[in-house]
Amino acid sequence: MPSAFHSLLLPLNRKRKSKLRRSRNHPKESKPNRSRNHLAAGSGDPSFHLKTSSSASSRSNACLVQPLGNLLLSASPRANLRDAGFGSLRAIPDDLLLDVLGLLPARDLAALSAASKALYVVASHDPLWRALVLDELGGRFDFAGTWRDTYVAAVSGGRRSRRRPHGPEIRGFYSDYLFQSWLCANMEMRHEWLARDNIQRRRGLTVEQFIAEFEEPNRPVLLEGCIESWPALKKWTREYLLDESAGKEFAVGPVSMTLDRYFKYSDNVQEERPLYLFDAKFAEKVPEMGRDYEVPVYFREDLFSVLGEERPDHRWVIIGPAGSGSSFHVDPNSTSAWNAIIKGAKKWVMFPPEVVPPGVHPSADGAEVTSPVSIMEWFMNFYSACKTWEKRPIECICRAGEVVFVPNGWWHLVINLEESIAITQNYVSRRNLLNVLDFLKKPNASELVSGTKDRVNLHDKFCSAIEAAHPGMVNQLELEAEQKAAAGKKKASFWDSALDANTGGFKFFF
Ligand SMILES: O=C(O)CCC(=O)C(=O)O
Repeated sequence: MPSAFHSLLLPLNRKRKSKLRRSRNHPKESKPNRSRNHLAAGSGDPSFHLKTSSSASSRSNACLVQPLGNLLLSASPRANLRDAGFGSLRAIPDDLLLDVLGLLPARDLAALSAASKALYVVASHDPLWRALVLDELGGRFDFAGTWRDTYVAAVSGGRRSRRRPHGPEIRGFYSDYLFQSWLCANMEMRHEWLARDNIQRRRGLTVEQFIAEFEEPNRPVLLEGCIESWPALKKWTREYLLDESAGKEFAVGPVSMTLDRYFKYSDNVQEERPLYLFDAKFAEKVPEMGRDYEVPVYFREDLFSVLGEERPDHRWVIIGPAGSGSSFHVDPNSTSAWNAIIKGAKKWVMFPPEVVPPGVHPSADGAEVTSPVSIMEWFMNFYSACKTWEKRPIECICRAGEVVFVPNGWWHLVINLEESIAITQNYVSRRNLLNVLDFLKKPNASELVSGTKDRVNLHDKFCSAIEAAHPGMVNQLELEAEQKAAAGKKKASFWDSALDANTGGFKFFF
């Protein structure tokens, strides 16, 4: 375990590409706690704290590597175990090597790890085993503390070797890539990432006030006291959810799992991007869960409902351990959303539509986004950049009983600070109907539209169904929009706000 690394850890920018479509405490702010693992950091920067956990995972996920900069401090600064042990593979950067190892079946990966200590380090990289488990077992696994142990237990029919194999003792393996991955899985959120809370918090708003102050101007708000009557707030204990959902599977990342298996995983995992339970059909599978909440009064106009069975997915139950969450994205189909917490706490960071968050790069056609590999990595590498931005993000910590309104087009990132359970719904009201229709008729709608099978025809189907259910509504809204535009009250478009008024040149916020 390195005792000093931060000043020697180059900020790596590991990226991943995903579809832009929904891929979809009081914070237990740790006062500096001497008994914690405490890794000294660099200039002006207090320190990183490692999570303390008694889980099997944290015991067996000990860090085998050190950041490359630490090599300079070692007694023999040229001896990186990585180089000697990789042989001719040493010229390959770690990310590429891991990509290649990701193509191997488990047996080859295991064989490779016996070839040298250095290969043991890379072949033990747990995300490689996670991919194997999910590919081969889907959601039918019993998490055993690490993904490698999970795989081994599954293929050996659940029999555990009585001699628990210990890996070799590893000293002197330096790799920024592997270290950063480990660090992002094991460090706590820093106090300064949690401290800023600048969202408007409102209690007792009337619907008219909500529309005038937040929905119409497309601004976020945290609503207090509007879900107090939800049975879910009292009823949704683990026991209740496990009983009600017995035998039913929920969507968890790329697989489906029963809730008891998911909790066994989420209780014992410490990884960079924990699997997140995000299920759009929960109320159909477990009708009692659907009856345990109701749509808050502000969001009752739900124009997509005119599509009946053909409406895009619109509601989800979300469950995840501390550290799980949603990396930066914009909500699907240009809808707005609300997100209500039943248990736990979530940190939110939101940017308005015209400000792409630092470190996030949407493709020109808007179908894909490249962003840091994990939420923790975004905080480590990009959060501080926001401080100097002209348009700083809206931030908050939302706790049980509270609801965040996410206006359409806003970029948002969410990380669970403790185990959390939430309900979210996306909706279209008349304030947003024209935006949604514009979105659905984009030329690459087949790439952009999500949550439904017939992406290309959704626009026409929606237009017809709206006209049938609300004759004249679209025309009326278009007329009002024209009048507003003519009166100069039109909301600034992306290009209006991106163009510098004085020079006509582009304005960059980062
Ligand atoms: O992880 C969460 O609770 C946020 C979910 C979210 O951002 C979304 O549903 O768009």
